[in-house]
Amino acid sequence: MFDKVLIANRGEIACRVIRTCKRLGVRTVAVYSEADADAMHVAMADEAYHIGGAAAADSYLRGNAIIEVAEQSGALAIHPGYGFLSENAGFARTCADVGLIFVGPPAKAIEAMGSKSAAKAIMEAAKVPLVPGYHGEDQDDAILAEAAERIGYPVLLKASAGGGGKGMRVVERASAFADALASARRESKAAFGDSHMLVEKYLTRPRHVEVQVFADTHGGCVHLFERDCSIQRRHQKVIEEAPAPGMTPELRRKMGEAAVNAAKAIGYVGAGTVEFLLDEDGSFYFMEMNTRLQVEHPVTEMITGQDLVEWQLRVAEGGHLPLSQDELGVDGHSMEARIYAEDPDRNFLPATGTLRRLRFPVEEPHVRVETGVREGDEVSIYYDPMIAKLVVWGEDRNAAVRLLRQALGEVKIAGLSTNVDFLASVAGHPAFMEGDVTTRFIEQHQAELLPEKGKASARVLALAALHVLVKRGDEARQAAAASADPHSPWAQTDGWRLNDDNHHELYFIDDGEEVCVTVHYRGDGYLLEVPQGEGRAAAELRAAGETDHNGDLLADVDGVRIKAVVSQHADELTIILHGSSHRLAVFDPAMRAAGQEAGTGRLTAPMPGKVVAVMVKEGQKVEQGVQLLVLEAMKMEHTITAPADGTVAAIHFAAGDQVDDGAELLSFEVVEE
Ligand code: MV4
Repeated sequence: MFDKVLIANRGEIACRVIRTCKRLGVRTVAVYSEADADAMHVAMADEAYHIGGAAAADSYLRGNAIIEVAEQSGALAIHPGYGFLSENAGFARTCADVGLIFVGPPAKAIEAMGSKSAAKAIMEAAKVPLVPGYHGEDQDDAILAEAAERIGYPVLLKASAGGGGKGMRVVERASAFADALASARRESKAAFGDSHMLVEKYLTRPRHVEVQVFADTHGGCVHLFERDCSIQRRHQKVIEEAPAPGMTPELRRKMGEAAVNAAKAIGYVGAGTVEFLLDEDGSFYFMEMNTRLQVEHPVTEMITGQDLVEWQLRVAEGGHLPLSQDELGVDGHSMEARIYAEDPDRNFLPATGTLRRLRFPVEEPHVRVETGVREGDEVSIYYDPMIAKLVVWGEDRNAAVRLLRQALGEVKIAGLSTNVDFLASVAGHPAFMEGDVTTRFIEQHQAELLPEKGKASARVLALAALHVLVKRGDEARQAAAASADPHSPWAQTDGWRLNDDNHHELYFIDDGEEVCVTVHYRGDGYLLEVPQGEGRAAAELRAAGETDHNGDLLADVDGVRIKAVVSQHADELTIILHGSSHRLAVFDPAMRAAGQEAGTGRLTAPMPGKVVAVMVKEGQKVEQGVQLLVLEAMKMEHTITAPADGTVAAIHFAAGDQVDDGAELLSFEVVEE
């Protein structure tokens, strides 16, 4: 086994590879960008080298800098992980040229799979089933139109240089073909610099079923069964599972055989994935081959009991495959949910910020968390916003679904938006639980999966109020303990008053609206008057609570004991209950006294981005609607304007600064009427 391996990646996959290396006694070299100087993978590695700026192009994509570190550190092999340089044939070739082992396939195999039409030609020769269609070199309009007629509408136009759903166009009927072809060609030329088109029969409800293959340098090649990755949103996988629901032994054998033939056809070595479209009638068709270890490889590891990174290292150093095909089997069922920093309520806008709270289920053999971040780390705009992969195993699919739902309910993340609630709604959807999964699942069940978040429930508001009260109590007790007179009656915060129902108002902003919870002090806790929306009487809830050693809120609301994670940063509150989270802002009525409408005192970034222009100066008086600052995010410009006539009290960022979601951009003082 290698003495030392360089991991040319970051985040969860870098940590995952390092973990296997440690188990095998292989020393590890990490590389990191300036944004990752304090990252988890750097801390885990035996050695770490800075290779450049935050942007991937200035660091993780700098092949030469990475090779220099390998030579300098004495690493014998480079593990590329996935993404970045993992499917860069030039990098694989340069590694070989300088005597470094690239833990992956030969450069020629990467190149062979780089073009859809070339890949399909190779697969056709290897008798791997293809979708009925045309992928020839002759791109004459008439040839393509003739192919579409022969296939039968609807057909799918695909850019040969495309991938991941980019450059695809459905054509429903012959009369639309010519325009669609012209438009698809223009789009492909612009996006990929190539207008080569394939024409295929359009499968209306396909599943994405992929087969893990593994080949060594001695002609050995096996498959490690299939994964169903149909639960995708905009070609981003959301939940993956192995084995595929409803798979029959015969179909598994046929798909496995086709995948092995595909790998052998290109002289493959190492871990690879052959992606198929599985039609409703059980037909399957080659889609593409990924020449890297996939994000979702853990579900295959869980049902086969194999460590695929160990297989990669053993094969890369010239070893034989650890097991033969007959020695491999499917045991149980595994699922993986990808936890992302994104906001499903804002069209899955990527989220950035600080992971103020990051709690995962307790890990045990059947619950595995793959992550590259720790509580307190930043999620930046530079890299893929995946926070973690939650992987579970059950003895059958129902058990796996139950465990996935349970484990998702134990994920507590505060400080930025995540998709955890969305994942829980997918895992809990009846169609998913019955295994009725196709690539159109999310589109088909969108309304149920992404309901309007709506207003906070009475219970959530009660917990928010309880959090504020308990926090104040803790702070007062700490102040009293530190004061000269710890037992002073003024230090009491239980609100006790002789002959009076002492009460207090707490204000929150929920989904842009001001909400007031009235707190009545009662000996053993509080009586809370919690609004329930237009025209409904406030709910009266008895509540008491305390914080546990983790800082979690142990509450009793109307006799129901609830454990909630309530994370507060500045005036942002995140209340996380089992399986759902809600964000509120604590609102200080004094802001309104100064003529501020809720929230207008603080002009905050509606999303993470970069300040591109500041049009005002501190102290400047402006009228309502005057442009103050422009933010660029998601390739769009957002202009922050004056919410009322007033004065720019302070400007907190300059042009060029990156800002987190919710960051206060300017302080603004409204002119009193
Ligand atoms: C298809 C298809 C239907 N019919 N090809 C999407 C990206 C690329 N991997 C191929 N894709 C598709 N090709 C034919 N002939 C539907 C898709 C497709 C899809 C495939 C797998 C997983 C998710 C998908 C989402 C939308 C469309």
